Amino acid sequence: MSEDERYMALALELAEMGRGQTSPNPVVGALVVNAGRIVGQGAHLYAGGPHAEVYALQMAGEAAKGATVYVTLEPCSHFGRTPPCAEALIAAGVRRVVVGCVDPNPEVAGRGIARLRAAGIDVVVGVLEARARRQNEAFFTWVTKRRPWVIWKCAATLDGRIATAAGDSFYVTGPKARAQVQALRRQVAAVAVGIETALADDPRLTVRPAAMGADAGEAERGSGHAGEDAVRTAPAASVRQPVRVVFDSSLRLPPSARMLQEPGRTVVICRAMSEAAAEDGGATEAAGGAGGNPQASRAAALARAGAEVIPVPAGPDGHVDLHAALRALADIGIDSVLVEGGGRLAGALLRAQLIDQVVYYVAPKLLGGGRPALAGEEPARMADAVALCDVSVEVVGQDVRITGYPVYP
Ligand code: AOF
Ligand code: ZN
Repeated sequence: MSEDERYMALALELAEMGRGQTSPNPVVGALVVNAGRIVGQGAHLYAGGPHAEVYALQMAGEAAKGATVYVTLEPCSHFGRTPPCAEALIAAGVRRVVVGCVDPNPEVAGRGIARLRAAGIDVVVGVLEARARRQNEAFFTWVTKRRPWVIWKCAATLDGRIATAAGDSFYVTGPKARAQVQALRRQVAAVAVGIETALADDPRLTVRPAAMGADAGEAERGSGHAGEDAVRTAPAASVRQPVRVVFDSSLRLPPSARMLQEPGRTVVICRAMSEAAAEDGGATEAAGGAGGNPQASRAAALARAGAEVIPVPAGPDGHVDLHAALRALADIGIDSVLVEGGGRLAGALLRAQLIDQVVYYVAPKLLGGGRPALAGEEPARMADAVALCDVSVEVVGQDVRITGYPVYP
């Protein structure tokens, strides 16, 4: 490892301090090094808060003069909620800036680097670039594709079943795997399920404070599956909760659903009413009620229960169009979503090539039937299977976790 890589690795670690708190902003770390000594460090901690460079420069003070600054993401060049970092670096008199990766935000996109170079600062771009980009894959996807990064999490038996035919899934995996899923929920902007899972399990989809410690263990009856969510103590309202999302084409979620009693937001994505039905509902509403339109009255009841109902166009299969649904989530600032089932939603996302990352727990048990991890249309040939790349395998208690990134044809 070169000197630059060594310092950049530290900056990447610093950036991780903001993991799960900066959305829809990236995580960013910065380090100021003068004459071989680290004289300042900083991380971006929350959207709207100071950028990483600001903290690092503040700590370095006069020692920033002539220093090298390591920053995991290109310093910004725009006046957003905070002033441009490129200007702050120039004003501090730094001599050299080492950048992990370019900021894809169209407001920046190379301008920060150009501004530094124009001021005579020596800029090196792309040190540990692959790691820097992977660290912000959610932010990159949100900015460049205008949809959230989609992680499909699954907990299945050796024969690939997530529940019995009757819908029972308590529990597929052991406590360690379930605690890991709690930790994963803390890192994402949203947690999503399909309506079948919402109806079958009535999950809360929350982060429970017991899982905040490293050893959640048996005490935290955490979830390895959305369905394992039903028996719980209430979460402290002080814990940051991911937005809960239900894909619910025809608004079957009851206003009494448990997730609607929990702190935080619940978004229900439904199929937009046909023009005629919408006009109909509008007219009835104007006349003093929504009784003439069942979908409109269900939407109103859910809204009264605290849900945010977002209608999107229908896809070719008659359910909500998944691209439109994800766009709607991106529009409300959701940059990452953890899909926790069920098989039908996950299958549809896979066919739409919208699963970006897979976190799959295999429990060493055999069910011999039940609900498949992925449902829907089946490919005819093994050659049509979607392979994963960058695969990692980890033993988690009695279970095995396999993670990777689908490679679509
Ligand atoms: C940096 N350093 O630490 C971060 C950057 O709303 P604002 O003002 O915070 O701007 C957010 C944008 O700034 C974000 O979309 C990304 O392009 C960049 N984030 N840039 O130089 C930082 N967090
Ligand atoms: Zn900045």
